[in-house]
Amino acid sequence: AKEPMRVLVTGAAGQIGYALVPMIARGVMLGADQPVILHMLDIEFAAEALKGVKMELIDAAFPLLKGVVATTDVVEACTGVNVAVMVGGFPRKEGMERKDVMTKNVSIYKAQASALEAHAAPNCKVLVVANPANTNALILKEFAPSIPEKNISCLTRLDHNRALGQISERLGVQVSDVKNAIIWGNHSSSQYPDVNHATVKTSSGEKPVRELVQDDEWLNGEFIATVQQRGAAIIKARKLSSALSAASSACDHIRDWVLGTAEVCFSPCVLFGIWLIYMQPFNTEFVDHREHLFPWVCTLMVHTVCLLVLSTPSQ
Ligand code: NAX
Repeated sequence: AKEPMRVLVTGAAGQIGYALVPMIARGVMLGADQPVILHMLDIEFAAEALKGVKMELIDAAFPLLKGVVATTDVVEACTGVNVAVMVGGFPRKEGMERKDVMTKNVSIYKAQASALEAHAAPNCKVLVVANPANTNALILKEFAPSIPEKNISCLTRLDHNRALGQISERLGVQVSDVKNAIIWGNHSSSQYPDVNHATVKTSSGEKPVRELVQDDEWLNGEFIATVQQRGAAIIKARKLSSALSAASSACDHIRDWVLGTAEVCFSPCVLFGIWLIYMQPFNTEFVDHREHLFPWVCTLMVHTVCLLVLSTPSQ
């Protein structure tokens, strides 16, 4: 039997956390044969709620779940973790831009980075979900210099999945048959969802999305705007930001990173908002091969940071 992997979820008492921890405990993130120990961190204010989540995890009797650490202590939360999913932070509410929450997250990410640096397992892989995700990942990298840059990423897989979802709805095809969308840019409304290389599996082979949709005006206009604005649309409808889709996308991101993917393109957001495109199909050597690709691709796109800085109004 495999040794359990320790997975940290910060902000675990929040709405994404509540959707995410059962997915991890069911093997959605690391595989159906991978036992896990969940480390859940939240702040004092949410300590009771966090206890409740732990009780529910126990009650759900997940066979893969070998232990639960529920704590408000950052060091205890980070000790020995192999995967860290950073969800905790100040969420964007209706009418707020991501930059509005930026300042609130700086001190949080400094402290958590230092704890990960000192106490996480070697080769810990970090996924930052909390917005502004790129900036939080950058802060984390700055304060955890011994964690390799290639191990720090942030979540844009949700945007990627949203693009696949829109194409599947439009064409009336299974979402699993739509492949190789790319999201360029930042996880924000300025992103560019690109389906120029995307294909759909049909009974007569793979067909380009553009050929099947036959409506460039829609693909170049409404489709892009819908994906860009989807987060805001969810907030408008639910009065809360995306949670189950964010949790599921976080699982997809880590699963493809750790276990590999059959897709030619997938969209982990590497530091500074780079979109990494893997141009080869998955094979067993691919994971190792990818390790060599990362530093190369991580040649940093400082301009994205500059844009972020420039778009932040000075106080
Ligand atoms: P919630 O407010 O429901 O949960 C956040 C949790 O974080 C709360 O339980 C809170 O107590 C906890 N928290 C706050 N400060 C903390 C700290 N210092 N240490 C540990 N925990 C702390 O927000 P939720 O809807 O779960 O969203 C979480 C984050 O995900 C937000 O920043 C949100 O903007 C971001 N999102 C990112 C997405 C992406 O694609 N990258 C999409 C979904 C989501 O909007």
